[in-house]
Amino acid sequence: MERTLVLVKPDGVHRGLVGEVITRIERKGLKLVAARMLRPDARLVETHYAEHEGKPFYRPLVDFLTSGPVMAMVVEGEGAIAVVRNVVGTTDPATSPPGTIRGDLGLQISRNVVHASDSPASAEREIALWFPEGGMLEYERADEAWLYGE
Ligand code: FUP
Repeated sequence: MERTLVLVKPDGVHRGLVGEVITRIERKGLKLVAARMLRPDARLVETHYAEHEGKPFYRPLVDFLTSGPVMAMVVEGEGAIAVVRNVVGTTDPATSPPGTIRGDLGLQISRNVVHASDSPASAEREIALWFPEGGMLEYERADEAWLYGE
């Protein structure tokens, strides 16, 4: 089954939205297989967002992500990477569609509540970065027979 990395960023944690984010992911039918809450250091966040190095928003983004607690999760399910991106919405909450996490819960691109991996290669890299010791759990949700057909 496919896995993806989801982060509730410091704005989401400070605003009490961790439960809301997890609820939306769980209700979609996806399975939480690892979670850790941490205040990431600059090295971790710089590596995570390395593709944006040099852009004007890069330093403020790193400063923001290291400013407080982050809830990091590995989420599993069929097509999990694309499915979570759809649940999360587009990058700017101001224009992300209603019904999405960012569309419903945010106002500004620099405070968009969550991160979700955007491709299989990103998911693999980001999961290894945030969960260097692994520890993903294997279990069945009680409703799996109803979520997945033959
Ligand atoms: P996403 O994959 O939707 O998280 O978006 P990007 O990888 O393009 O951007 C990473 C983060 O940088 C976003 F979550 C928010 C921040 N960002 C800005 O603050 N300003 C910008 O113009 C673009 C991105």
